[in-house]
Amino acid sequence: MPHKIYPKRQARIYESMATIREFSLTEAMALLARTPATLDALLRGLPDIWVRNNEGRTQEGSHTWSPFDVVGHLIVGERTDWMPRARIILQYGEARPFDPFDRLAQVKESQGKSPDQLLDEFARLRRDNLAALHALDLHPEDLARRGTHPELGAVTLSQLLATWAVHDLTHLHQVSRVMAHQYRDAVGPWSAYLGVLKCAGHSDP
Ligand code: NI
Repeated sequence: MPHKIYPKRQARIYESMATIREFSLTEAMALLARTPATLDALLRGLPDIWVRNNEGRTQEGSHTWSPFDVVGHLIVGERTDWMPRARIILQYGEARPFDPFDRLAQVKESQGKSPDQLLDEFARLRRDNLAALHALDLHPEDLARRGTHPELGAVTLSQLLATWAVHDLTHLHQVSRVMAHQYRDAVGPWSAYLGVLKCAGHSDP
């Protein structure tokens, strides 16, 4: 029997698990270190349909992202987002806002590259960034330091680093959804039981 959780009951489950987890650099780094291998195991050598296909066009007419695009986007994040922003916080605090992030930079940067090349590049950049993060030897007072996000305003270094980890999970979630979408018709009536085919909860295209 499929297990149905009605929205009301689901809300109650969340209420009863209301332990708020504090940020831990060690825990976040353990997750961040694993994402390249997770994507590598999932995507390397897979037929193009799983790696190159997206979910079609959005209502605005632009293409949604394929897993290939997502890996390209994660690469841009390694280069221009997480560690550069951490360094801005440590160096300038709130005085110098972060540079805005280009969410479409991967379209140009990934052009002509193979999925395997992107997976290698992501793994290398992530390894270097985690080594650099480790070398910063951050203490609790550093993690509490604040910076300025161009849209969100004041944010702390620990929020930035927690977001780095959860951003990985957002895109793993997205990759799973985009891949499932390829077989949305092939599953026939079972689509009724497959939550991933109905998922609209994500923050990136
Ligand atoms: Ni993203």
